[in-house]
Amino acid sequence: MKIQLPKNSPMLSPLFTYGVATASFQIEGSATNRLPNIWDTFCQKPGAIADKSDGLTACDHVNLWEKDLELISSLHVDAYRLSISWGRVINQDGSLNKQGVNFYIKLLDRLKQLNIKAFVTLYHWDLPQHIEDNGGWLNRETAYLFSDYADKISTAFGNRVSSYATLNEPFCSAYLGYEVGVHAPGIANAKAGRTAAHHLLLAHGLALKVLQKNSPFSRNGIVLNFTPCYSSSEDPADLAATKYADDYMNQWYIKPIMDGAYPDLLESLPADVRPDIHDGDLDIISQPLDFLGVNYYTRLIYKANEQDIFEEVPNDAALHTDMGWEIYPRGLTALLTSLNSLYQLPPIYITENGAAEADTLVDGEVRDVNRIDYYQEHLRAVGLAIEQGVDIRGYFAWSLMDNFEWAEGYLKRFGIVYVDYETQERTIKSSGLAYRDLISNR
Ligand code: IFM
Repeated sequence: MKIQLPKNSPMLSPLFTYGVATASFQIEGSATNRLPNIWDTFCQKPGAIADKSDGLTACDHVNLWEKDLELISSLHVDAYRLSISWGRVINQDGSLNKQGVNFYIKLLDRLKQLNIKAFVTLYHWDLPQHIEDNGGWLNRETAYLFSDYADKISTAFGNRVSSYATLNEPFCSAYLGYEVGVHAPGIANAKAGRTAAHHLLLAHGLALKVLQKNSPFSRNGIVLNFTPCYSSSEDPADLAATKYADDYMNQWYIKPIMDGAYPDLLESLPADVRPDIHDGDLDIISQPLDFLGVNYYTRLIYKANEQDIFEEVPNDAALHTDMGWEIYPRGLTALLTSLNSLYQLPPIYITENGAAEADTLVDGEVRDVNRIDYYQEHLRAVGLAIEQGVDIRGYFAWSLMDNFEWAEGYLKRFGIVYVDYETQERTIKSSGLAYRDLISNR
């Protein structure tokens, strides 16, 4: 069972970076050694998490990190993308938490010894609860608190980090968390969603400035997720609805960063939904990036809907992952070439791509052939985009190991390594072995 790429594929260049990715809340556990965050609170809300679980233990990575780094090294990857838990490194009074900082410093030092580049994300959704209690991302002040955290942590880390991303997927934090309420903090309000998005982007801009000053030799940028929008028909109403959905879900996050402006639909939003944008905000948001991280999993199909403007159309005939997400590798090539034609892009890293499958451990093996196929087809799709002129420098599999999949709890497994949550034993799945072989045989 192999990942097979065309012989002359650009994906086989030894200069291309391959990595694996995780996020703090999803793997770390050891929750008593950090401040409570919005996901701790959300997990307590009845019905919020499919299996009623939480992140208190997760993959127990805070205790098992040394073994986990050996595991990463055994996969022969060039880079490891991890996120920092804000509430593990910053105390409630804003000072550094030395114990928390030391945990990450030891981890970063060990990565260096293992010759694995550290791609660090500063915010992967785990906002400290006391900041949420003060309005969270609805409060403009949170952007400045984030920038202060970025300042302190990047100073403490010195030159240990190859790449910093300010935020992971502000769409999810803002839209899922504040607009439809299926993620923490569980607020469902359109004005809140648009406001949170603006403050997250402001936080990104402020923090990027700080990172460029404190860490000029790392590649500093942001990670955005994209779910490309396809029209269900050529009917002008469906096409217009699809364009609206794309501007609302995707371009809303990248356009202010690349062009210093929101999509035109901002003007068409009712006044009581529009975010409060101060003079100068878009200049802060649109500073040059060293890289753009692109996360891609699937596409969505839309048709016009009189009441809600757009409506999703299921594609039952297609193959889907265990998340119910359509498997659509062609969408990745199309996304990358379309972004490249719309914007003056910096170098791109595919910072997440992967599939949840209903894996089973049988006789010490997980034969996840569908996931191998998913990786093969998406890596080919990235290769095609490179051949069409997009400057893509790396690819990270989501995820290193099975972990807490947010509102799905532990029911969905995205790892290339299987985790037995009872014993915390890790088993490299067939996809992990195939990924390792692809990387080592380049
Ligand atoms: O698990 C998440 C990750 O935290 C952010 N991007 C999407 C993944 C799969 O849902």
